[in-house]
Amino acid sequence: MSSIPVSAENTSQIVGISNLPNQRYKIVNEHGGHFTMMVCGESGLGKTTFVNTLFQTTLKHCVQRPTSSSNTTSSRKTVEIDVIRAVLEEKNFKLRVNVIDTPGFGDNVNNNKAWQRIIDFLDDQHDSYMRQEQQPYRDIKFDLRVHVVLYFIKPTGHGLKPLDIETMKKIATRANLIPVIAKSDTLTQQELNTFKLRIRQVIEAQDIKIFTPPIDENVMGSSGNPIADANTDENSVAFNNTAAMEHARQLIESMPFAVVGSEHKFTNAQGTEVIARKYPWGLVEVENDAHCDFRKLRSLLLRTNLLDLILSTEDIHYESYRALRLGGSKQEETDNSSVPIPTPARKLLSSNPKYKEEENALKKYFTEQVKAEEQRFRQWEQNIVNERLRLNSDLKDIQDKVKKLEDQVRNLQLKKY
Ligand SMILES: Nc1nc2c(ncn2[C@@H]2O[C@H](COP(=O)(O)OP(=O)(O)OP(=O)(O)O)[C@@H](O)[C@H]2O)c(=O)[nH]1
Ligand SMILES: [Mg+2]
Repeated sequence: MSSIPVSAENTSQIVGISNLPNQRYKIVNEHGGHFTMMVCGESGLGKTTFVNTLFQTTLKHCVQRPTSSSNTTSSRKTVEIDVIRAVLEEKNFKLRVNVIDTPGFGDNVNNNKAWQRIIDFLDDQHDSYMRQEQQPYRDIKFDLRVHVVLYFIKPTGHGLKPLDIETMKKIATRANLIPVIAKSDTLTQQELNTFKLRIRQVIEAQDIKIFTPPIDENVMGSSGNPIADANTDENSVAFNNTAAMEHARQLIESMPFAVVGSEHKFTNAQGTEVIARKYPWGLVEVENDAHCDFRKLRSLLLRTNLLDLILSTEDIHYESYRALRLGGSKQEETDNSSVPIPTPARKLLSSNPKYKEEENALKKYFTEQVKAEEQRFRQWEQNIVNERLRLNSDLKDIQDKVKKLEDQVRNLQLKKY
């Protein structure tokens, strides 16, 4: 494992962490002011590129990567778990960020338990924290508990593989899970919409507890946290509530986020230098909402839901792990893949009018297709019945003719004798 502390003074591009409401800012600071995220998924899906893109857009000019294979552009397969540390700083707001880049999996002949390293890493961090907490002087020196795991899905356009489903299920019982569609520039908008819908249906059907921003009106304040809003003016709370709920809804609608990563800049048609991927037909701009969901994901991670991610890790995932360990459950010893942890997942399909509409349209389309097929089948069945009747009648005619001929033969034979 390698890590290099990086500090970002003079950040020229504002991501918005300093826009966190004041109360929220205080809470984040009280919770140690640090945030840890992990990227994982199949090999070659752009995880390392995404991490670099995120740093490029948040820590401009200040990023140094560890001197491992991951800082070369060609053949830079991640081979070990890599921790990149940075300090995000905006208008005196400081947040220490750890990003855990993991080696891709899924390209072995046997991918059984390909997720084991990731799961072990997540559990080890809870374990290490718990041990430090149990010391007589509860000075926490090392806390790398993962607040969010971004799971990269291959942009096949078809659906989730069994390996994706299995891995996501296991991660979701230990950490906040956010699935993302990797390299979304390789899909058309139509393909992307259908792919998103299919993934959401599988997530729902398989009951995978992914993290979604809270939208419940009665539990949500301007900051998305009831404690944080205790002392704010009522009108502004109501206003911010609506805006926050609308933003949360937009985030939920976009899930799973379609991401594009790039380490290169190009000048677009408007003459602005942008981070993008270049194609013969034009640019795919990373920070353009019409091109991908990168900005939405970054906003969720580093601004609007930062505290939700930190608190749910502490209150739900860590507490469940701790209870399980202290309870001395033997189950975890034998199969640590099935920790029964409740997660803050919310219904995706039912809470999203846009996708509900698409879902209904798809259902209608399928029903019509089934009806048309049934009609075709009935017609075909009728044709067969008609054909059988015709053949039976032909057969009867032939049998009659044969009978007549036999009679004639018999008469002729009688005459002969
Ligand atoms: N089209 C497209 N290519 C991408 C994108 N992101 C990364 N790539 C390319 O995909 C290749 C693999 O990228 P990496 O970032 O090394 O992928 P990885 O997931 O870290 O791979 P492992 O470390 O082997 O697991 C590189 O050639 C990248 O330039 C993207 O959003 N779109
Ligand atoms: Mg990598």
